[in-house]
Amino acid sequence: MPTPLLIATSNPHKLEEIRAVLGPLGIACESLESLSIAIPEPEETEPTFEANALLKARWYARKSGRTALADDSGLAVDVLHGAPGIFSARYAGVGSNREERDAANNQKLLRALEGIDSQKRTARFVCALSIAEPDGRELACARGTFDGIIGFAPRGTNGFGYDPLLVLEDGRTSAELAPSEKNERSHRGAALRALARSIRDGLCACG
Ligand code: ITT
Repeated sequence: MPTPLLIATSNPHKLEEIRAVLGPLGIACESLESLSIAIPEPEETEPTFEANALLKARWYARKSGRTALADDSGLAVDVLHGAPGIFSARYAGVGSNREERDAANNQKLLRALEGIDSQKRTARFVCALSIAEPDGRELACARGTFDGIIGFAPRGTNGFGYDPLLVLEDGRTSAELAPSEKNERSHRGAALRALARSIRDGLCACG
């Protein structure tokens, strides 16, 4: 990929994680903030992570005239039939900034799981990635997942979103992993490495 890839996210934590994986793989990344224009966020109207990732990649590629990578991700809880899923960012629907929204989402999820024991609290993060051109063509896509169970209280200060609630096999939460370890094990890290492979091999297995 000759010119820097536009990382089409308003979430600074995603941007940091994406840069940390793609940079060492030789893919230079540029943020929305570095553009000379401010692009409004699109409405995420699609029913799946994949389709919303493509919607966002196309939107930002068209508005910027640049090749854009978008990430649509969230937490799927089995006993809640996959909720909050594609609505993860706006699950509780309150909070005036990202930190407040994340805290409210975590509290709502804990309340939804009250009285449910740990065997039934299985869940996973899902990440869908899509790269699109300004003409709407999708160049590459990838998906990754990260399994755990939902804990009974938030733990850990790294990461963002639901990281303090996803308890991994080794007993730590995703928010207790160092950023590099999260990327080695996470949904986003896996999807980014798969995406980089398909860019390298010139493959587009999307759609
Ligand atoms: P953009 O659409 O601008 O990329 P966003 O944060 O609104 O930013 P999404 O619509 O994809 O992105 O929502 C993702 C939400 O899912 C995010 O806000 C978290 O609540 C949750 N999430 C996704 N990946 C996560 C991760 O690695 N750790 C914790 N929570 C995560």
